[in-house]
Amino acid sequence: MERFEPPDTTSQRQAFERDGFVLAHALITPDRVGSLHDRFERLFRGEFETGVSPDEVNWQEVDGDPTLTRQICNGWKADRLVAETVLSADLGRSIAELAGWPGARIIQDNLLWKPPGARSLGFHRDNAYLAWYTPRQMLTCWIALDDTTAEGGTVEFTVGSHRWRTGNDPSTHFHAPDDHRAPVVSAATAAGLEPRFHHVEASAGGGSFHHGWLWHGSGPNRSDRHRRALVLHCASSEARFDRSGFGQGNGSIYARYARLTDDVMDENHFPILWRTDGYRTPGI
Ligand SMILES: O=C(O)CCC(=O)C(=O)O
Repeated sequence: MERFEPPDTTSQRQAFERDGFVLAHALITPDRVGSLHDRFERLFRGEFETGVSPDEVNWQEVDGDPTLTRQICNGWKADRLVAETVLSADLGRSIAELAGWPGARIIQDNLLWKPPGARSLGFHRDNAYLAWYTPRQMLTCWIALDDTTAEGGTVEFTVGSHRWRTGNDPSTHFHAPDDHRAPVVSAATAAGLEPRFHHVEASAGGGSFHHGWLWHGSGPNRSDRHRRALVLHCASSEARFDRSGFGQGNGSIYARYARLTDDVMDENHFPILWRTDGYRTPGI
């Protein structure tokens, strides 16, 4: 994995604490961006290099609605280049350091492909879906695989909203809601706040890191260019299952990896990318 500029300066950490996100340049090289485009083609055609299916396949070429944003979660289990990218020790280290964790483990990757004309993704907060593990925290690295613009439906962050009241937000409509910002506008109104939005306009290979309680989503692609992103969602390396939350959020999908006799998160499914003591899950 090539080196990138990690967001490790004091001013970037302060910006992350204040705004709930930081922007990043050159997370991956242009060569890798091109190769990942090929892998996206294959995965959305149902070609799984390892012979293992991703955990969630929400769009396939054969029958997918062309107006929806295409989505696959945990493509790393199906494709070795996606795995090499999202299981990077450098990305894991940046995430752990921004979050103040002793290490980072992957919970989920997310392959998103919004072709010209495709509809929005509703605003949501990642942590709201995560009552099934503890500590209930996520920090995400979002990697643009195309040059992104507001018109092209890039991801939008609500500045500072990770500091708003937290809890089980009412479930939001993720795929193609009529008004993608409606949930955050109503949360802001309830709190007497005025939401301020930032569009991540990145060059392919760049992107951002965002906090698990930050409200975010994205509008329709009104441009004539594809908008693809590879997303890495991590938790603390110390995270354990919380059985009281198994029926909530996306627990019904991911709690299937819980063991019968303890709450340990199996590293075969949630590998540790980087830890302060130098540990990294063997075999990844
Ligand atoms: O790329 C998008 O539009 C949304 C991405 C997202 O929800 C995330 O990175 O957590």
